Amino acid sequence: MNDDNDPAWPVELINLNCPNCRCLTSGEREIGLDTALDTLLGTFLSGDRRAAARLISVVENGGPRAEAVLHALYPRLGGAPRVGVTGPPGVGKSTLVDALVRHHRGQGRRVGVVAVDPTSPFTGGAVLGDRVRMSDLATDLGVFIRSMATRGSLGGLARTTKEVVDVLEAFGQEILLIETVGVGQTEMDIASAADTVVVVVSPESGDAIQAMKAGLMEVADLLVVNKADRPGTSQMVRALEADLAMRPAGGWRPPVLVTVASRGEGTDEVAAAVGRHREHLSASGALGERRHARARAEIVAILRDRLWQRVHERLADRLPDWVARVEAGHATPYTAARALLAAFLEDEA
Ligand SMILES: Nc1nc2c(ncn2[C@@H]2O[C@H](COP(=O)(O)OP(=O)(O)OP(=O)(O)O)[C@@H](O)[C@H]2O)c(=O)[nH]1
Ligand SMILES: [Mg+2]
Repeated sequence: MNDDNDPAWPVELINLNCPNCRCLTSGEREIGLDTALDTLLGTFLSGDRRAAARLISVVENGGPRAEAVLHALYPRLGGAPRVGVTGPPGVGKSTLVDALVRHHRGQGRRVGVVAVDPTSPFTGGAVLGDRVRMSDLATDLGVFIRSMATRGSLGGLARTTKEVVDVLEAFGQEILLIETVGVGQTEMDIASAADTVVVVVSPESGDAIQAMKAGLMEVADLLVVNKADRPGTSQMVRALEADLAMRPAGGWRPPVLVTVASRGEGTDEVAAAVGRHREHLSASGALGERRHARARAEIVAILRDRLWQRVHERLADRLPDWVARVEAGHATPYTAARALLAAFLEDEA
């Protein structure tokens, strides 16, 4: 089974020491990589898959250890294409991803896949499905597939996904595919962590409407109507094209492609269209803009986390009192927040 999840790794046992500059500041602490993680990084860089799986677990677990790993790997990141594949449940995203993996492997490129399942924290059913469908790629060492579930929390998932993709790129994967079910904002954030977003729908009832409602049309660089062997395909294509025609002219106009992913029909054309989109991004300077925006968003997200952590450490004791006052009608959430912020700033001074 080529699913490189490795939940058994005892991350608690690892302390850190940065191999780049031997020091890494996290808040006010200096973190050092200890030998265990130093060794793990070394094994990872020599191309060891188990080490890659373990390093991903460290990153998923977050905290200073994850930070030190990402810091160490950052200089190894180049501009490997990142392609998001999203859309309503069951439209054939995994099947399409599988076909894209084969396409790129046919060209000798190493591929990394991250399958995120934000919608089923309890059963993990769809993720398991992904594993089964991708299992015949199991013997291919040029492919690295990682499934991620939410563990009950959506917060930070988009960032963690991006960081897991970073690890895969540092491992040497030349194309990164990110599959996620697109039904809400977080899922769209995950998709937007990619340079190119492929939105997949099927002719089944309501998929296009669902995509439009979820705002998927806005993040789409490419639209794919999969299951074109089912009735209603041409109506679906027309509906999508009509929606796209209402967009202002100029720039990239997302093409609408038709596939039968389960038979590999139309999937090479999807890969080619992704390539064209990438060329467009490079030629127009939009790739630089996207990456710039992503770097900015990442810094802001880290800052927000850190600030909130700090505020929470200082004010956790005082929060319940203000909640009670708001409940009793003696304060509004605004006056409460203002008073808490003032208390925080005073403490910090
Ligand atoms: N008829 C038909 N079935 C397809 C096609 N592509 C995929 N399927 C089937 O549709 C079902 C769902 O496919 P998946 O690839 O798991 O879909 P998904 O979008 O990844 O599903 P989730 O990750 O659970 O949201 C599977 O039974 C596939 O075999 C297609 O082109 N035509
Ligand atoms: Mg899937």
